[in-house]
Amino acid sequence: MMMTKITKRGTRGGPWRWVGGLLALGPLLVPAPGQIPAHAAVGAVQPALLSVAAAHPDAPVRVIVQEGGDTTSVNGSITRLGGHVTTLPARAVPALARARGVRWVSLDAPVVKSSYTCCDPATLQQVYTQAVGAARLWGQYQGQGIGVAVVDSGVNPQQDLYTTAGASRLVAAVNLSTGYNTSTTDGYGHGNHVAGIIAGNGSSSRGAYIGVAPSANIVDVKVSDDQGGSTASSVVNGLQWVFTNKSRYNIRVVNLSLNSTVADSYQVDPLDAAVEALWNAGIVVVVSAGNSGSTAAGVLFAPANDPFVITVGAVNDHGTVSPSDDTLDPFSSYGTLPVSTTTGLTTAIKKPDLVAPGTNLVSLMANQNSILATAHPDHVLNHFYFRMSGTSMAAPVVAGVVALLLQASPSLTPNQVKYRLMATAQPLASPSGVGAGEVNAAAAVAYTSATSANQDLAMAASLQAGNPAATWGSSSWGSSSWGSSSWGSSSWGSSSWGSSSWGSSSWGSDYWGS
Ligand SMILES: [Ca+2]
Repeated sequence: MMMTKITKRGTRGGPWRWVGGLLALGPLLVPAPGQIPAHAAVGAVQPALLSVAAAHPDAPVRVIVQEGGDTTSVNGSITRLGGHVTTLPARAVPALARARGVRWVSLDAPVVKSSYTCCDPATLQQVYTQAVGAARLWGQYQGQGIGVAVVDSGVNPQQDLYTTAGASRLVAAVNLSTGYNTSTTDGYGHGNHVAGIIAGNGSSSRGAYIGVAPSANIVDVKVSDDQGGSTASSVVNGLQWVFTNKSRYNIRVVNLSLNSTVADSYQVDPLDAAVEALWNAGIVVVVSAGNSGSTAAGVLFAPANDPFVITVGAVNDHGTVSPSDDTLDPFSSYGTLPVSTTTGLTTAIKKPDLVAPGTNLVSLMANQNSILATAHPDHVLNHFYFRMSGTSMAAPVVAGVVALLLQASPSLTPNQVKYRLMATAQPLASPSGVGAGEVNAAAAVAYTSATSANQDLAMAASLQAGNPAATWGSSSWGSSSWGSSSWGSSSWGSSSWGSSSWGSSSWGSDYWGS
């Protein structure tokens, strides 16, 4: 139910916040002939109350009467605040307001609770959750029960990641980085921002800055140190942890807002092998396209170059809810990739698969001393929020959309999710580099197709051990070949992963333009 909110400045003291007064009186506001002119000279009376009196003069209304000066003409129990509450016919309100000693007459409306009730689209101060059709689903779906793994620089326990009843939605946290800080918290500032875009509920901003799936659960899989540096082996170990714990935390989605610093074919890159393994295990993998723009090699970096996963580019929503004016961010990577089909052919696909808003998104700040907040003080809003741009921000928008979709249709496979998102994406005016268009949660939820994406794709060559001609229907995709033996740390050691190529640049490339 949408709450009607009125903020009124009282005659003394600070602002008074009223909620639900008009809602509670809703039946009284049905159009009816007015018998008391709204413009009558009535003295000090709340306009909303005067409207009620004009429309429904015979209706009983409960009002607060504040008094001042000579109060001899006003009877009743006077409170120590100089007012009292009484019930009278609405028609009597104007006369009461004119009485000597009456300073102000107003509806005795319920006062807002101090606790925060998520989530009212009317309180939003940025449009991206509306631009992707998520906010309109919140009355029905907020991602409840869906676990989203954030493979990133850590996530801090933060008020916006609790339920409104006070339970943490940061349901698990693990540190697989090799940095000196062995905690699971975010000293860098990237992971918290990503987590907030997915599942922040806006409680620190009274609903101004809400994420896409504001009741989803977050699983913190920390794979970088507090300087933002990571290695391929840490990321793969993190993905293996997700694989192992997916049932325990109902992890249905993984967000990877990171890219390798070395271009390589998905056929051989170990990070691509890992994301394909998760995909095959029923987990939707959402990755950032990268911030290299339209250079030829823009989408040749793992895991954005994997044909199975959902690769997300960034658009600027220009502060309007309608995607009609949305444009591709100049930094957003796009291009074509050669891929192998199940029939042994080589064909080309476009990346990204779709786009989402990624410009100046306001989300959670780890703390004021985090690396990114310190480096970019002009992007800090207050103690709780700061803004960032990049495909790192666009990917979690889609991860949140997937959480909403999977809550609505829990049985969907990753390939069905990808098909639905692409089939229902909003085409943009300039189609270059945006894939199927801008993701739309409401359209995806309403869509009923069970068609699967990726039907003709062969899995990465690196996964086809001893069987280069393996196809989708083969036993090599069965769970037996994806057990712990093939995911053991011995076979994924850093020595075989080129860890030296995973410098801090893989995290620091976020776009900081205005
Ligand atoms: Ca727009």
